[in-house]
Amino acid sequence: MDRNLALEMVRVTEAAALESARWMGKGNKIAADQAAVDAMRKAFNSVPIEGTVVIGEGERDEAPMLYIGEKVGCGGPRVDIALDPLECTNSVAYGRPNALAVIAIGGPGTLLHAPDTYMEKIAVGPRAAHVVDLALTVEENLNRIAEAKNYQLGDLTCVILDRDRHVDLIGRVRRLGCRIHLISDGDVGGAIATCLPETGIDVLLGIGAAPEGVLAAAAIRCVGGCLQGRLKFRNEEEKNRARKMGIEDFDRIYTEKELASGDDVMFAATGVSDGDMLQGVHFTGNGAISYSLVMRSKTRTVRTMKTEHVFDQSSRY
Ligand code: VTB
Repeated sequence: MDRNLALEMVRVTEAAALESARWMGKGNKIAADQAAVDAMRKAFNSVPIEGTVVIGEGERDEAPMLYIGEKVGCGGPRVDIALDPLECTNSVAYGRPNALAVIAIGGPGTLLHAPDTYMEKIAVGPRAAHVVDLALTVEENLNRIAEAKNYQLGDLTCVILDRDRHVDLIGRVRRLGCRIHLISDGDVGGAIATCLPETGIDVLLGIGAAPEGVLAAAAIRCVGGCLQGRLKFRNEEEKNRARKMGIEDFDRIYTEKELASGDDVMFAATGVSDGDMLQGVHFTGNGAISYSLVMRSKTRTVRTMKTEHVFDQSSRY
């Protein structure tokens, strides 16, 4: 894959972020998502790839655009694509933080076709990547992370989705005395934030969506962190769908290298609403400013990009 592709990808996430950001706080998550999907789909038309969406907006019969299996790009190297034009639709609709437009790409067959179910996850940055293991208890993992990072346990910051299913987890983390950053949505950003020291986040814990686990794993591959995930099914129907996708071992713990494999994975994200990892789109009158991250596993380059966009209807994107 051409290394410039990573920079092409950021144009695509910027396009989605700029359009969906217009819907912030307006209470309409469907419109916010649709704006992101339309803009992302259109922006793909000028990207020099022969891309196949492997994680997208849904199955072909339920998603008209950016569905699983859809071909995108104007021709070039064959790549698989995992995308979420608007990760955290609710955050945009209700004016909350951490919404992102996200894309990961890899060679054919390198991104796990994750079923649309839940995934239990643990993610940490490079300093603790070698010590965590989802098979251990949360207490053991937090002690190991504190030791690896030379922290007192009480100074460790865990990011956890604010969900009823996490009541027990939160209680256990509190009993250990660790700090907790509860988020309303956005465990992709939460997982990546563990790898960026300036965020002050040390570990992501808990159950989020499985496709988001693949997106986060692609980013974590690029910075040398660790993400481990175990699928969590809500019912038999979800298990049957997973079986059809070739998943046999339901207790398997996937590492970031199994979720996003291959030696050249690229990741791009643009902030939609202000968040822990990236600032969102800020409108300026005649344009907007966006903030993005672009990363490549091959070189471990992490680019942080501030882009000033001038709105000129005739030349947009
Ligand atoms: C999480 C969260 C996402 O889905 O993965 C969540 O990080 C899981 O589903 O931002 P529930 O909302 O059912 O808990 C999102 O909220 C949206 O993809």
